[in-house]
Amino acid sequence: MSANPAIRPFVPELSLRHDWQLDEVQALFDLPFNDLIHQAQTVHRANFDPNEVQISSLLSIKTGACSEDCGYCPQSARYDSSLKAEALMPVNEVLEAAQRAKDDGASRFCMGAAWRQPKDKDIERVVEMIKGVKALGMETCVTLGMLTDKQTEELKAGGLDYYNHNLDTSEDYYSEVITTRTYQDRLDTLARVRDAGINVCCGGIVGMGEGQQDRAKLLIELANLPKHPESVPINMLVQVQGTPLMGTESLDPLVFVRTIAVARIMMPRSRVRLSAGRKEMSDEMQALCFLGGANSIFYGDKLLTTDNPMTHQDLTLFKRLGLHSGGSSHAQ
Ligand code: SAM
Ligand code: DTB
Ligand code: SF4
Repeated sequence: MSANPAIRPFVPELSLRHDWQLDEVQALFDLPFNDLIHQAQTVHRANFDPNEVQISSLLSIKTGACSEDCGYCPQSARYDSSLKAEALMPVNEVLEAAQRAKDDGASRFCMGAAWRQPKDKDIERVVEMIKGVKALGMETCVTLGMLTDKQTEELKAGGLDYYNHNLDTSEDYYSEVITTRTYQDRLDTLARVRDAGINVCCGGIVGMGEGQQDRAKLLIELANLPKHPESVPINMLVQVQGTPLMGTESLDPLVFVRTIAVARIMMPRSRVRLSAGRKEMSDEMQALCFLGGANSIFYGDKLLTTDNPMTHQDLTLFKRLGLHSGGSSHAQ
């Protein structure tokens, strides 16, 4: 047996661990790149079709004027990002956008709102959106900020499939990026969502000036939750003019790939999503992310407020890599 804690035999049926320790996760990050990618690809192949990528489309259903101070976010009311604020969209317009996303090949429609927390009356309209999108035959995901028990139950009763709520970074680094809520606030909403029986979509952002240990600790938080999030979005910071994190030193792209690969190893059956930041990535870097175990993307020309690669570019990339779309979460 090797003394290196990163080199363990992979046993699929014993693989869903919730007891990750910092030293072994650091050791994974420190592996020679080829060894790390090989291990991640082995785990990936034991759990998924290696050439299949799940496709989600995003829509901002309520834009800007958010009371939170997330240092990365152009939607915070505190920063001048020249973004036009927009009220909660009418249901019919949302359903038209969902139909277009379905026609383009997306299987999941994710609706994002720039709220610290929704009001009870907002939930009523969001539930109408969820019902309408489900009637189109798509999976539904919403991200609305912090939820109460009652709101969570209403979303579940409306048929919601996934709730996105990111931890973003380590608890240690959190207050460097956000001061208007705590890490525990985030964990509380995640527990409500899990307890209500809604699938959890939870990940983070890298490239915010955090250290290696913060990336490792974020992944430990995610993997050591009572159940792994079904979707784990890994975002590369999109630097937006006017936000405090604009001008942050760029992260080594290979560190981003390593983060994807370590997430794949720690959460073998979760969809690891290569999320924001793809527009700034080369095709070769995205190919390395897929090789490292990413098997989900946001597809469509826009994320929430920033640009994503054009759909025809993604179709070309999928063709060059022999990737196909499909799939949902792995049953856990
Ligand atoms: N207001 C809700 C919340 O914060 O949970 C939902 C919308 S918020 C925009 C959803 C997620 O988008 C954030 O948690 C963050 O991880 C991600 N995000 C926002 N701005 C980003 C940026 N500039 N680059 C990368 N990810 C970003
Ligand atoms: C997630 O992890 N990334 C998405 C989605 N969940 C909601 C949002 C990315 C936002 C990027 C900045 C923007 O377009 O406003
Ligand atoms: Fe508001 Fe969400 Fe942006 Fe934070 S990330 S400012 S909570 S929209």
